[in-house]
Amino acid sequence: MNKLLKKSLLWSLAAITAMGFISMGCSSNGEFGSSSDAAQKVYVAPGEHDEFYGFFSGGYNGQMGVYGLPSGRHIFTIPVFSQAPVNGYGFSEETKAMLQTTDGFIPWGDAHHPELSQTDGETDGRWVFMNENNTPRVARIGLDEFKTQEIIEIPNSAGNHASSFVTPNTEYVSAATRFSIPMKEGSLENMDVSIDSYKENFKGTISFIKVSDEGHMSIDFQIMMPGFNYDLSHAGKGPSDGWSFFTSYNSEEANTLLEINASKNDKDYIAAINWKKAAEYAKQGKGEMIPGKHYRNYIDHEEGGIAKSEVIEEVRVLDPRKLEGIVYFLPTPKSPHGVDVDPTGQYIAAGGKLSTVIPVHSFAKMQDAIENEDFAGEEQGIPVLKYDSILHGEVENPGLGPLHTEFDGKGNAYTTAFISSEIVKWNIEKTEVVDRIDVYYSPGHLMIPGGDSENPDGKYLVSLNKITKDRYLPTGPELFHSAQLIDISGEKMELLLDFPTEGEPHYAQGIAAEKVKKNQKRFYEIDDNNHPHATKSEKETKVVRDGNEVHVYMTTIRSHFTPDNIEGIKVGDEVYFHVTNLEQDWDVPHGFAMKGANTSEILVMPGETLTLKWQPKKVGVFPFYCTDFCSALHQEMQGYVRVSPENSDTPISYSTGQ
Ligand code: K7E
Ligand code: CUA
Repeated sequence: MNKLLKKSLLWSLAAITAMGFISMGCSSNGEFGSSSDAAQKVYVAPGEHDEFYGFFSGGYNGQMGVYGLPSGRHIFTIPVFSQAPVNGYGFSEETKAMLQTTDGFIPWGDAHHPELSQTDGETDGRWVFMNENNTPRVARIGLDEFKTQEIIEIPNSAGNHASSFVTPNTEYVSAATRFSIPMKEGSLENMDVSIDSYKENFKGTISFIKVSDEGHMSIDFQIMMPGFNYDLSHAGKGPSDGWSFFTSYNSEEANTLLEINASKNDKDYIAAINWKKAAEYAKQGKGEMIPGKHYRNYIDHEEGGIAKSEVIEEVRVLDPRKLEGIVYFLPTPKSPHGVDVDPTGQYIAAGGKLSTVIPVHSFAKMQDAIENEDFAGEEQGIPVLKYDSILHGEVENPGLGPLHTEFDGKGNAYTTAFISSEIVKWNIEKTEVVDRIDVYYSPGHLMIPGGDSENPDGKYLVSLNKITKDRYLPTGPELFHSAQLIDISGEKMELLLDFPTEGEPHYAQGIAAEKVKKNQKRFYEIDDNNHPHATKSEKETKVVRDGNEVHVYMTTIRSHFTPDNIEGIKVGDEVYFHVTNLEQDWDVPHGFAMKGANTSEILVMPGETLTLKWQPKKVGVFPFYCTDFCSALHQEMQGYVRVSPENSDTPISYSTGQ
């Protein structure tokens, strides 16, 4: 059954790509299950903690999933690019601004690549970044509170896919456009031109977003690139620190039926970007400031934890044809997808999804070739290096459809093979396959905690499989994606666990729990609450009318609201419930839900203030209540608002316990 399924997958995909793939034997390692001690290896006893946190992008759900490893337990979901009723993110007045863009308020996103911040090439547990593909954006999530703290929009981009990859000291987060779009020099604004004029008019950009010590993001510069599709990226490290590598496909510059028209060239390119040099040029004021309106939204902790939006009008654009030495093209077979730099920083591996080998470039050879101007020619003014001059080696027989590679820090690389549904382990120095294991089915990315850093924890590997089929109980046409945990501590890989994931987690990142746990915020100090509408004690609660705006300053504590009886609200009013949770205890949020509110509930953390806006449309008495079961008397945690007709003269009044 499995073999059959794999075969049909293989043949349909081979037919689609019209490639003469050679069918190859599948290994039987790990077929259908695992050894008897697998259960022991993933068992985390009740009350004990997992050794690693895994951060999984939610793909088209726009959020980030937090999983424990090795248990595979889903521990938390962090709302990032999509509104989330679970805590009111994107609905509350405090968080709405996070989802503002130049296209207006966008309540959804497609998130692909989480990336942990690094210091000295190692994950440091401060932040995790994540890209949004559809409306180009990058988010920064603070691991002290597991909340999205900042989102920056990327101008002059259309499909922010090759993102959000960090440099070894988180100097920059990079972001490259997947879709090229028509752009004129001097103004990169999207233009009204015939799609047929692709070759003439379409261009791409690669952006470098500077990250300050506090985590604030700003676009330092963009590099204007030929109109290819930029796909994935990773920064150099060690000797290659200062460089970033971006795969591209569609060097054919096709604008229709890409599955055929962008699969013609034998080689596409990895763009090697000398970002240190580019940053120097930018600092010297080189390049041009060009219109590039974009939003930067951030939670302002100085002012009540309320999200603010800042609109930036211009961006610096560097032209690699005029500024020498910032971009080189490395020819790479064949529509490469992933590009990954090994922990020593010497080798650059590409996943050529239509290629029959994994090419591994040598950074040292690349440097020599640049020094000796050993070029094969140029492509739209950008020097192209010679494949043979920069090649460290080719991994033969790497499985069909190689996509992504991670590393164990012990000299081995692990590559997913999408079409043949396997993980292939190979020796980096020798470029030789040393082990392979079947996965179920069709892996995209894979993740080893720290596996793209200088210091991987080479104990576990997670395979992020695209196709689930028969792995779980059937749930209709839609199946959650499947992840699989593989033990890579020994010579042979061993399959330990299947666990389902939400949305489409393209990529994930993992980090030792110890690096994150110690920084946890447990609640917000009520004395430090600087929200302009905070209410720090029940005595200060009030209801204030200002024209047709009514502000309710409300508190919560187990198990009542103050006030819980409110009168004098009228149809047509805009009512703002500013709810402050007075609790000073870990894990005691209170929720607030208002009947008929066209938003969602809000979930207020201890010491925090959140605001729900409600516009009553009907006369009557409307209940509100706490949504989170907070005590034995949670069901008693409720109240009423009386809504009178628009022209009535019911005075404002409010009380609790009278
Ligand atoms: Cu799914 Cu990184 Cu968007 Cu490959 S990408 S699988
Ligand atoms: Cu407060 Cu339930």
